[in-house]
Amino acid sequence: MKKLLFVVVSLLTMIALVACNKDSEHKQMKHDMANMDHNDSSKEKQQVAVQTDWKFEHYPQANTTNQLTITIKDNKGKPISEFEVNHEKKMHLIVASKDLSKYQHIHPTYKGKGVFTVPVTFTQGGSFQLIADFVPKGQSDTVQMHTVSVKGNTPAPVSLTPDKTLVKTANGNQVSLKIDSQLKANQETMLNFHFEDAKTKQPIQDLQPYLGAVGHVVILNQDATKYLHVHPMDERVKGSNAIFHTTFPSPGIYKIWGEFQRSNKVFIVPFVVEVSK
Ligand SMILES: [Cu+2]
Repeated sequence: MKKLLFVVVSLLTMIALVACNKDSEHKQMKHDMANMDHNDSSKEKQQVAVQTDWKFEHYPQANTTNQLTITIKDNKGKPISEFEVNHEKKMHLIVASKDLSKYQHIHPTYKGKGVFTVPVTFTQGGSFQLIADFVPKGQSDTVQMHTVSVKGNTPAPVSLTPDKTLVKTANGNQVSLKIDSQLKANQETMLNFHFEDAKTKQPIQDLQPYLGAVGHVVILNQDATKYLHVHPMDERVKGSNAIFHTTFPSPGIYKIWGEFQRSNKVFIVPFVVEVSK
């Protein structure tokens, strides 16, 4: 009996450890959690704990431009003043409606002393997730999230349904996403974007670099709480394919936005996929 109890306890400990590990991976993506607790493991200590203030000039209202000020501070409340330039910018900001039907990727201006500002226009009312992605000097990629409730006309949420075919057209560019047929959580997955001219069906050879890479891929889970920013395998533009590697952290439905540039115009192609256990 004692032995059995020991096994049960060991198992529970193992489960707790696995959960904790997962949790810290989580926190790498979702740093706002990092401030709260879990300061015990050594992995945590290497990460910079940051606090973020989000301030709008006016109460957020649909279709009204509003100045957003984001202030990044360390865990003692002192502004962090130096940031690495990451893909040509000091901060990348994703603005997504909670149902993921609306998406913007914008770049706040750095004003010094930890302060970033950017005009934001929400295209409808309802709940939006703001995701700031930045690298404090000498630290790793840091992500902070903030949920905003926007006044104004709020359409019914669009339900997120996995795409039957992963082919989309934007700005006359037909983009097919080739992906492992068995998408599984916690398994490295290759995302292969292939580009053709929508009219001629000829492979596109003249993609341009966008923010210093062949393209950018942003992935959010169904409730916009898990964020993945994926960079290409090869940053140079070559031929008509762009290949990215990523690992989905848990099963569920995810939306993937591929952002590319051609003829000096950025185009965004969204895909919805389901990830199994
Ligand atoms: Cu960006």
